Amino acid sequence: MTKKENRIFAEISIVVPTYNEKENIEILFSEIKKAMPSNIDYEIIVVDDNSPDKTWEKALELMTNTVTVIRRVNIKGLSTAILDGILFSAKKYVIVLDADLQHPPQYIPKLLAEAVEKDADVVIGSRYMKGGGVEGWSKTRLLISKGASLIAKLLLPSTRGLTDPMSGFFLVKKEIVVRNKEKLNPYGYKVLLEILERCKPNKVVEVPYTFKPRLYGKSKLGAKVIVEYIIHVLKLSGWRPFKFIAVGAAGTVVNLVTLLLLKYVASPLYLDYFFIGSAIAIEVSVLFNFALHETWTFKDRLYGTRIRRLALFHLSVFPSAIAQYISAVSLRYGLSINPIIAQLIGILIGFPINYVFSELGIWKKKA
Ligand SMILES: Nc1nc2c(ncn2[C@@H]2O[C@H](COP(=O)(O)OP(=O)(O)O)[C@@H](O)[C@H]2O)c(=O)[nH]1
Ligand SMILES: [Mg+2]
Repeated sequence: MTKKENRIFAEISIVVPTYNEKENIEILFSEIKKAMPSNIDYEIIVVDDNSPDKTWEKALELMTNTVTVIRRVNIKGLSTAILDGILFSAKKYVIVLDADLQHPPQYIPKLLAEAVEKDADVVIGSRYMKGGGVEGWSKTRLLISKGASLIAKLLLPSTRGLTDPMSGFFLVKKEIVVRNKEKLNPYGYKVLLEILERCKPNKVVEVPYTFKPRLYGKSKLGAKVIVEYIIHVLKLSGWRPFKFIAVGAAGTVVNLVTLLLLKYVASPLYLDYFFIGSAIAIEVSVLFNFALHETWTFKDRLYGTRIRRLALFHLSVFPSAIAQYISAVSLRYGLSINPIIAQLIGILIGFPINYVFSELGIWKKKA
């Protein structure tokens, strides 16, 4: 049987953002030509930001009727280059490719076949799924990449369940980008994250590939990329972790004020029966936090019934509440610490657990 990529008839635009890639571009074009079977109709769109090494000039020399060169003089930036390339493209599917041959062109037909066969909106070239890999990376580089991926998965529901949501090698149905172009904010380097979160693709599939070392030249991505990456993910999440912290802080005040109220209106609950007073203060703040998360922090992720979420929220804050309760009561009785401080320590211990449970458990993405 022939490979499925030799059986499909499809069309694709290959968008190549370039900045100082003069030495790579000719080899890239010939590798693309070699990789594309005759049953696939393709075009190449080079988007160059007026590279000092004149990559655009080299690309113009190599221009044929399947190649377009866009030379941007007043705009710079990888993400805007990719988005401009996608919007300019003429085919149904678009694939984004590094010019340095880190994304081997021979995978293009595979990704396209997967898109056509599964009617996927996005196909990701994945380094981290079975069959994929990375060549020439240090352990540190790998660790940073995996750490960054973990941050995305915690904050952005659309990336959960994917092995490589930060891939620079991906295919997208042009139409979903066009439809959502007003929502796309070309910040940072990870255009795929932007597309996954803002274009809400219906079907996303992954295809394994091996990421190669850069052929010539050097990477443009330096240390500030990590900071920009975190800002990008926070932006995409609607700054949700900060909202969560704000709610937590307000809930802490509610918790402590409740204790203080008990001190004045029902003093035995603050002194002799502190274990009851502490539990009441925790429950009041849990209900308060839940109300705020429902109406603010996670208001766009209200799946299932409210009763169910409330029950799950209690379950999810259970470790947090227990940590608060145990530390509050034991500190109060064992170490005779001021009850307010005891309760506060309990809150700080429980907080991170509460956050991760809420993100991944209660207000998770639609199943
Ligand atoms: N047009 C354009 N292309 C860029 C820019 N920054 C990087 N690129 C290109 O985007 C691709 C990925 O960049 P690269 O430096 O290889 O990043 P790395 O693969 O993460 O090391 C390469 O083809 C670069 O030439 C930019 O500001 N504008
Ligand atoms: Mg590269």
